[in-house]
Amino acid sequence: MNKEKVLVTSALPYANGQIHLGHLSGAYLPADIYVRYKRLKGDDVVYICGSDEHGVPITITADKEGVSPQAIIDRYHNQNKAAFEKFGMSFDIYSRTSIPEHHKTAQEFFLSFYNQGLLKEKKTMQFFDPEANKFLPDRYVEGTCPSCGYEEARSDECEKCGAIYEPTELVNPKSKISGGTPELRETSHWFFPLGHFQERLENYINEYSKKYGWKDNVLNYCRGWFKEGLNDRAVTRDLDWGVKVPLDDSDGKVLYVWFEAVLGYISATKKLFEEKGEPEKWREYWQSDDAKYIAFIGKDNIVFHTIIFPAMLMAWNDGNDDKYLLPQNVPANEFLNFEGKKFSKSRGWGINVNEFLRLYPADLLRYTLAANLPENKDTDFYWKEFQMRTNGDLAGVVGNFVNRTFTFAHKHFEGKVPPLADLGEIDKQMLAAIEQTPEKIAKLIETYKIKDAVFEIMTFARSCNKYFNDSEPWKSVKTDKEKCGTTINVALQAIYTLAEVFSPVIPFTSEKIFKMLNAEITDWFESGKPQLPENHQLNKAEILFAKIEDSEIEAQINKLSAVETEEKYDVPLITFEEFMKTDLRTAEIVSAEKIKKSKKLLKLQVDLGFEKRQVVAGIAEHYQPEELPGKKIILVANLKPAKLMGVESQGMILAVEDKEGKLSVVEMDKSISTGLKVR
Ligand code: B3M
Ligand code: ZN
Repeated sequence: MNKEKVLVTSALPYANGQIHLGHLSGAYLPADIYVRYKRLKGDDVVYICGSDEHGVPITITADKEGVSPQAIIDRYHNQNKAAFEKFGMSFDIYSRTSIPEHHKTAQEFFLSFYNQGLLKEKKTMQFFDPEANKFLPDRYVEGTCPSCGYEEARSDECEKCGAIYEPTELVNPKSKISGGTPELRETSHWFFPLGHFQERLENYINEYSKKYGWKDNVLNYCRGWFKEGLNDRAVTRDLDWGVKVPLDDSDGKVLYVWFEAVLGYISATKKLFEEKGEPEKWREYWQSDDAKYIAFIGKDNIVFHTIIFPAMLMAWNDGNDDKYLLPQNVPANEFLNFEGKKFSKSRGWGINVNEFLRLYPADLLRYTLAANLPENKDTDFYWKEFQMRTNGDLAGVVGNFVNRTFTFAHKHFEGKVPPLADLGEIDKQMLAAIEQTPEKIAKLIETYKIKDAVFEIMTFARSCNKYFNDSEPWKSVKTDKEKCGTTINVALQAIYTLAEVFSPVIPFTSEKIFKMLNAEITDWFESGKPQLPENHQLNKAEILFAKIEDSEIEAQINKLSAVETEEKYDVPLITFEEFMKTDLRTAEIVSAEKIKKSKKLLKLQVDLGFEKRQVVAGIAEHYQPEELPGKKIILVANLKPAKLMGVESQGMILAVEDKEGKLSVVEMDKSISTGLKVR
């Protein structure tokens, strides 16, 4: 089998918030499964990721929280790094774009283009906030997408349809700082001539997509842009956070975040090998013809990875002796939604990775997400499905099969692999399935059909379980111990293969199984051959998966219904305990009089039975004082006393307001006693 040199990258998430399950399904888990598989088959893989730490996404978050951009990136870089680790992402490096190596790399690219005469300086109109005395690049302005009409589009790109455009094209722009309509002011920026590269880009994509099987969703996006025609793109911004434009007269300008973020893949690889003491070795992955580069992303980043980044690499290659590879494939995923809706941090919809992994082990999440990847269309995470896949597939099939086999081996064969005796038809079939499985799974992963691969792995696990059932070792152990031994031998070989082919998906569990088998994981394609010799001593079995109780899932779903109720009625929900803090009491109005100089207020004396209170109520426009005495009403009895128009008020009476604004006091039946608690 040919060993490949493979460079794999996953999109660099902005360090402005915690990553959630949607991120994992898009650019991370599929890449990690691919990488883990490639390593097992002996390929030479470098897997790169890191935080994207510049641009408006960072400064807006910093503004919102009133802290520095540095504080934001430090916080989220560390949190996301930890979350990825806990989730089992096997990056060779999780870098960040704030490191000096990155600034240097990005500036070198800019200067190379500048020195080649590629960049044009143009005066442009940019949004400006006169109050804040600041230009408003990118996400500082929102408006209607000129392409699809989406109303919350950013001024540089539309999240909905993926269009990219110049800020002046945005319809109905609004400043994110002031909410007002921003002014347009003249400023000058450097532009990259994307149009010059259109023909070469089209050839590149036609050739590579045919040769390497690009996904339809990716190709369709690209074709859309080519049809529109590629235009000059501004690659600088008026911002004080980012990579400085490396020219003398470029005060206060930085590189556009997308111009430098994609170069973060390169700077991270440099950093990786610098740390290993081989500072030139990064070139073997980026710049040698026997390597290939695969970029995993979510669909919102397609244009940047299939058009802009390749154009930048072409431009570099035109002007320099060291030449970069273009991405061989960009397997972009669609989105994962959460229980039928988009993830939204502000609306409290969804769950972030750190929070999830405090509740459940990573492998459960990895399996559920992998089984349902949005490879060709958007998919959803449902708590019920998570429970079903955990209890049914993982615990019910995999855990059950492994557990039964180990129990037999320990109980009847001293915890050793029993010898193979005569093979029956059923054993031969099982051994054949074991042999074919690694190959079958490999084909799917090589072509980025990760979800299908996971389906096949689980199908194999089911066939293992069925083999155990159909072989009925609980009978043969009494009548034909050799036959029973054969079944357990074959089942143990199957566990080995299963643990291996499942290891890219559920690496933590796979490691446990190998420990139980007292064996080492082997080369992927070797794992279809029986690996456990006769008499091999096994270790004790461990529980692999704990079942998830209905009550745990109900608790999660209840949280979501609370979010939905709040949205429907537009009020925050309170707990029963919070409600019970309000002391509502029945009371009777004893007297009422006008308050001098006030049109709205009446002064009431009310009787609670156990005491009298004076209450000021805003009902003068709705009631004559003489109408009120004798009414049985409800009083908020534990409201902090306050003075209204100089008159002390020791409570509040309940009233309702109709559509016309007319107030009516909530009245009780006259037979009800005063001083009773209302609940
Ligand atoms: N940070 C967008 C995102 O986090 C952007 C990706 C950069 S990849 C070089 O979705
Ligand atoms: Zn749009």
